[in-house]
Amino acid sequence: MNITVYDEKHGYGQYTATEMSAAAPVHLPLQERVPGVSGQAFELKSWYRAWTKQRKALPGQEQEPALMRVEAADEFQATIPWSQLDQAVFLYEQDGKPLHKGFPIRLYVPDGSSECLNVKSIVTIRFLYSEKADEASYGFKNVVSPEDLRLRK
Ligand SMILES: Nc1nc2c(c(=O)[nH]1)N[C@H]1C(S)=C(S)[C@@H](COP(=O)(O)O)O[C@H]1N2
Ligand SMILES: [Mo]
Repeated sequence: MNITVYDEKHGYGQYTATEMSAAAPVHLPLQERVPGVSGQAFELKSWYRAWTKQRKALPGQEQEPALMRVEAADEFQATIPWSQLDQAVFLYEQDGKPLHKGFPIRLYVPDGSSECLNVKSIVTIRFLYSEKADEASYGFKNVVSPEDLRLRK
């Protein structure tokens, strides 16, 4: 399963969990940031800086995003202000194997306002600069089906 990364300033790419973790400069046991939860994780912010550097940002584009939004395979999503993400990591491996629960990667936000932000099975990550969020939010995406639209007519 691929993870799609969209960035308002740096474009987009698609990666496997293995490719993302291989590009991450800082790896750590998850329990260093989330006591009681085992597995290997990589740091979000150092991964992001390495990713943007490799994409050769133009001069003047080295600001940081205002927020990150992650979307899961089950359409759960979370929007998190950049300031809550200093300790954030992506869990990618447990017992030396890909995740059973949360594959391909799971976000953990130790500085976040809620444990509900620990989104499992992430398939899309967005780095947004122009949208603002003072508080984190989460929940299932509002999906409007063609059937709903017909009923509303
Ligand atoms: N993909 C996905 N991630 C999710 C959720 C979800 O419904 N789907 N629920 C969230 C909520 S509300 C909580 S409290 C935690 C629960 O984590 P747990 O399953 O490890 O107990 O996962 C979060 N991550
Ligand atoms: Mo929750």
